[in-house]
Amino acid sequence: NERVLDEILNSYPAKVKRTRKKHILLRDSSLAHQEIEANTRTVPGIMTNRGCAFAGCKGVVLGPLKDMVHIVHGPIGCAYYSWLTRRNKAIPKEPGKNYLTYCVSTDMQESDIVFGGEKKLARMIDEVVEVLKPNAITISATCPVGLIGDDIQAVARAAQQKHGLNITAYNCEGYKGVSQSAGHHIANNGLMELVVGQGDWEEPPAKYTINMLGEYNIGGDSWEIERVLNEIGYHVQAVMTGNGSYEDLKNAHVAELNLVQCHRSINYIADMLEKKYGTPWLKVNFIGIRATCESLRNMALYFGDEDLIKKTEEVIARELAETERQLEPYQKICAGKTTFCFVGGSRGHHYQGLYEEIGIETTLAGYEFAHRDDYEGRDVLPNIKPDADSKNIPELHVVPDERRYRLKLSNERTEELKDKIPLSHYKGMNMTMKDGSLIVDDMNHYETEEFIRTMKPDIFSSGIKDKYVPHKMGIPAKQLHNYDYSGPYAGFKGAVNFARDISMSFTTPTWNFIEPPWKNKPLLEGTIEKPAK
Ligand code: CFM
Ligand code: HCA
Repeated sequence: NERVLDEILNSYPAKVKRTRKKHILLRDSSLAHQEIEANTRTVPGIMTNRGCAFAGCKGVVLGPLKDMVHIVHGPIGCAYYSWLTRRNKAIPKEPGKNYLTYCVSTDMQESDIVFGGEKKLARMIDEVVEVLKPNAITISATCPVGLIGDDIQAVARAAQQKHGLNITAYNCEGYKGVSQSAGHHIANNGLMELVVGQGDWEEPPAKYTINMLGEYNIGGDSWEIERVLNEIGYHVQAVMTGNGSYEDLKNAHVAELNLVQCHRSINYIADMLEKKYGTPWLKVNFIGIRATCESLRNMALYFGDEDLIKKTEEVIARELAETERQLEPYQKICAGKTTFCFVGGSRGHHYQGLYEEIGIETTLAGYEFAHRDDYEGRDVLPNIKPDADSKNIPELHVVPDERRYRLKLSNERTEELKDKIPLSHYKGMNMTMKDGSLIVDDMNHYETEEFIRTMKPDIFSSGIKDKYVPHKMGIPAKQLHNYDYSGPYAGFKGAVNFARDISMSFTTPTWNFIEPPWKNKPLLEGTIEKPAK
């Protein structure tokens, strides 16, 4: 792999080579620490899989909240492209209060760019309130809004007064950051400042009340996780934000514990909830059977209740008996194969465990837009230097809520638990990858093709933008963003679905009709011309 890497880097112009080199690691556990560059600008002209700040804010974090209408203030292209392409599923609690199938946009025109779009936005809010009657409204800005200077915060405040409804605005113009990651942060700030805690509950409604953060119900993942949690006896107050709602979110402050599935997109809220309400957060991972069992056991340890621990073990034993039997035939098909696991943020790491359980080794992995801590672990946070791009996103200074702050764990108990379970902590991807494997940040399309050609994985997992290139190269590709319209893949039943889908992609007869180009064609062709006389 070292040779492969050198070859790829050497094909770049010197300046690009210098930049890209810092974003790629060959895993070597004999080194005390391996640093990677991440969350910096993509080299202009390079084909990246990244999205923009608007995608991260409206598309990822706000979009799944079902009883709110999410207005896109901007030209229609951004709204249309982000219209439910992410497959976050939802079922309304109140009849008719699911607006996810709507695409609501101010559809800015040239005249709005010239004369300003604030009035149009205000009219649109009136119309939304009158026609759709949502429980709350969000407004997300796309690039031109920031460029022309529409004050969407003022419009939101005035509309909130007028309608007596929670209406919040997000300055998540696409250019606000180097990727969708900036949009996560902007959405986290807005939800924390103006949505979470707006409810009037003072006490949790049930024993073991928890929130699940960074779980977006793609393909129904959070339904499978909640099934198991409910069986054990947990009460899930709010999911942020899959199948989530304004109604649940506004009372999320009552939880006894916050679970964090995708830390990349939501660690800001997790931290702020701890500071404001004294609620600790626990890093969990419900992708893969081993990770699911470990997460459930860690949760039980947090509460430390004997009955809960016993019930957890009972549910795990029952689920394992069922799934292990179902996984067996798929493990036979997958055994000994290799994969690349390149996804946006946390999934590039989370899915490696599930792949391993069905017998597939990850030889290359990476994230589109993660930060150094997602690779190197949370301990590296104090060493990350802010740059002009990251300084663009305001840090909220949260203080303990005078009335509602309640320390859920004594300092003594926190220290004791921290040795046993990942409280306010996560390890990065680097630690768990095998020596000799490659870790690639913001992998581009050129590198994708070259790594596939030289390392020949049996399956490639990534997103829609690069899915078809591997297909044409004769290998299966699995989308780990939208699950190729399948799922759920989380929890116990999800692991079986995943094993089935991956096995199908190996056994489909399609591959009998296509040969990878390197099998029967020279990779380089040319003619030797006679020297000129
Ligand atoms: Fe978190 Fe996500 Fe991901 Fe993400 Fe995304 Fe996503 Fe993703 Mo696509 S929140 S970081 S911004 S787990 S949309 S549900 S699949 S890139 S790896
Ligand atoms: C986004 C959403 C996305 C895109 C997936 C893909 C998703 O980044 O705006 O590129 O295939 O999960 O839907 O990450």
